[in-house]
Amino acid sequence: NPKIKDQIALIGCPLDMGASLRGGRLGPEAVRLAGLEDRLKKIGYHVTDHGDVEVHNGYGHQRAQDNLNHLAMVKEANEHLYEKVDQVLDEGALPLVLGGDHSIAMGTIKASLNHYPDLGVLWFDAHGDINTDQTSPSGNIHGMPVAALMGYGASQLVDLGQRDHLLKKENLVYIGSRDLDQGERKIIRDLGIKVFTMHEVDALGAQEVIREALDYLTARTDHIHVSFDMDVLDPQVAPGTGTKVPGGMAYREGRLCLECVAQTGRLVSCEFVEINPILDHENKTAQTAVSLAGSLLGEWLI
Ligand code: B3U
Ligand code: MN
Ligand code: MN
Repeated sequence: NPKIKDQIALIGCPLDMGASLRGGRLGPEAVRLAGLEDRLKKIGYHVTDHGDVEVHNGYGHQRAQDNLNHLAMVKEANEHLYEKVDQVLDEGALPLVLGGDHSIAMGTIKASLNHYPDLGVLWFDAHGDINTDQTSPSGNIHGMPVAALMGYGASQLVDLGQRDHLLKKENLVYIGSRDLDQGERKIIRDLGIKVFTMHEVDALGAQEVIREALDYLTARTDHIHVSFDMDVLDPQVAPGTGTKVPGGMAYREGRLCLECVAQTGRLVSCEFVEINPILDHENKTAQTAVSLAGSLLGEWLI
């Protein structure tokens, strides 16, 4: 049976220019203050905090002509993240990346694909994040990483990092979707991507959904990446996030899903994103991220 690596590399990517609201840049520090490193050490991991990658954020929000808002800043941060994640994977550690807005999944996952070309991705999110510059209603790049990783949309995003390895459409599973744009629905349908919306979570239960999702992925790959957007959780559980959508997953449903991933022993990289302390209450959302990171790394499994 595969086993999770015993070395964890914490990496912060304090970028929020991929979103329309500022504040996600404070997410990595909020998660550190909520005790992530000690929590993982208690489980028995060797943990190294590599600090934050270099990011240059701006202030305010500018709609771009080409529908790629703040492209230069998003690209630069993702290039730095790609290099860092690539390096810690070379060193044999499991990268745990803290966001930052969800555009940073481009840097993390491109680097992980570089090491594991057959990488399977579990995308926990209220949103699809599979818009292109052609379909996006907002121009915000945090709504585009999945498309870019699969080779669709603006070449400036598709070409980031190592171009050779694209995420295979059959190696992605969505869990918790409940706010997909029309253009996104069409892309998801046309590509035949596996989706468990909140309808399925409610109708089948989290246990059945994660079992089907993991059966599907583990039939294809031994290497799993978890991309966890805090807005997959219900806004009551995770108020500190920029684009809240009602009717999200309960804390216990999130925990159950992530514990089931841990049980496979196939996790190779992960990220917790869209933590915005400015919108939070007493760092609740960062604390929830810490607990869920524990679950993903097998905290309560014996
Ligand atoms: N789908 C919309 C909204 C959105 C995507 N991701 C988040 N919000 N967090 C868009 O702008 O692409
Ligand atoms: Mn997202
Ligand atoms: Mn989202």
